[in-house]
Amino acid sequence: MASAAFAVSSPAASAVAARSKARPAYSPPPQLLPILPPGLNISCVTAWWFVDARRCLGEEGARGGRDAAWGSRGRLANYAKNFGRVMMALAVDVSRFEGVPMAPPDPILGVSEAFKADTNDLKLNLGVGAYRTEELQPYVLNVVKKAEKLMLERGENKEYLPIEGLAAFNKATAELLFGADNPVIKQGLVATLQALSGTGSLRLAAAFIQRYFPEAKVIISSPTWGNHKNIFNDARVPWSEYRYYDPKTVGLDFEGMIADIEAAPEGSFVLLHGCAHNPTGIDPTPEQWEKIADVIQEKKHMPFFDVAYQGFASGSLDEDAFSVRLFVKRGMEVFVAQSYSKNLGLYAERIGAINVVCSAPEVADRVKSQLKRLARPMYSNPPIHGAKIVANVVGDPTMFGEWKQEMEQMAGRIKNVRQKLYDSLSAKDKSGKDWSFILRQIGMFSYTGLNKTQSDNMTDKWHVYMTKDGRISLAGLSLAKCDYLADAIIDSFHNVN
Ligand code: KET
Repeated sequence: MASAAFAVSSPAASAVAARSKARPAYSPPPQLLPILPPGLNISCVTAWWFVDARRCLGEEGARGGRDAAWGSRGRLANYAKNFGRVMMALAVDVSRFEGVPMAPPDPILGVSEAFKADTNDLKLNLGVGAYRTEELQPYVLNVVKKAEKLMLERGENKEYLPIEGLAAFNKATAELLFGADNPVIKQGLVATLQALSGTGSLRLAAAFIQRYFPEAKVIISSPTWGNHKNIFNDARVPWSEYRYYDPKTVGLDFEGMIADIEAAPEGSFVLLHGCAHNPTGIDPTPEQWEKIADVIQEKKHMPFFDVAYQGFASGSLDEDAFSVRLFVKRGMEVFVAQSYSKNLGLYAERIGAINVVCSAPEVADRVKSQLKRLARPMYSNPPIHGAKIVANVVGDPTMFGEWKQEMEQMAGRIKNVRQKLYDSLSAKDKSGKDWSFILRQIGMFSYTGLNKTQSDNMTDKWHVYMTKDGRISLAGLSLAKCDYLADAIIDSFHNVN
């Protein structure tokens, strides 16, 4: 068969296939089969692959990132395979996209797509971390509606923002994060750029690291929010993991975490979740944060916080900024990515910021100028609507108070659901298993400890949509559905391996 001949024509391609079962096998387009005499065409194309792949590696081979995680042989093979597909498409005049394979669904956002396609009435979407009301409906905060009404009444325009975003937003967001009285703000030590929510802020910082710290590595917690790895891969920033979660205690592996941060090459970037660690819901204690800061300082690492849940973990903006402020108080230079998706419910507005605390105002100016330089060719300037909402809400004492109240209510509803789920599990499960870890976790999620097969059972049998790492979003759960969910979890935990 021509397809079999094709499969063995490149040892590199078969190495990739062996390494990645997830990738679908390549079968040549039907138009190709009759015109491919098994010898000549295949060896010509194979030769092309390697000539061009070598050129590509020569230019980019030293860049790390994905290469480091993948190995240059894997990269060569993957490149060769894709290049080969493109050359084939050109040669036989089929679609130029013949070389574009189907991407797998996103492990988090893909869950929502699968949920939508399910017609069962019992279905429950606990995949994406998005707040729902007790009726399981999306929620637009009243204070957001109020701010939007005001904006409409004022007839605000839609002119481009400057590259760094809305000045009033940048001021408000830095003050919210560090505290308005923080000396780093008063002394002009913070470079703040409005960016495309948490993800865009992280991506911008990753591009900055790739450009100005090409030798540095980022270390991220194991496990972490799935998109962190994508972000650093795409920015070609090498990363590795530090221990974080201990399945035995269903808690923090603090010793492992410290040891791994200590062992990382001096000057590494240490990615930390400011509060409400995603997916585990397990945060270090204040004493542990001090110790983490000690080690990072000793090793001259750069702390890099991802703050996507300020105010959502405890219900208090200040309490949830504790970790960041602790590092800043020590006089350390720090990166912080912020998001208003969750705490102000502005998911689709793509509003957030990247903040870099620097040692002197002129350093902050230089850093900011380079962040702007990176942003300009990527997306030019950020969107205005969400920035105005945040600036208006934070800048008006009445609306600021209303926001805090609504945030407390949202955090409170999640805490109630957490408690009820624990009660249901404890009452229904007669095995004696201790479910109290659910109460010790904080934030939007619970990390149930269910493995992939068990998580599949949750979806296939019970129509409960969740990520395959066993994470459930309690923000998508209602009190009324807790008993049902408890039945699903108990069944999956005890009856599925
Ligand atoms: N950081 C963390 C830790 C995080 O959980 C999210 C979103 C983000 C950043 C980015 O959010 P943004 O909307 O770009 O500001 N997490 C949820 C949604 C997603 O995966 O995009 C989630 O984990 O479900």
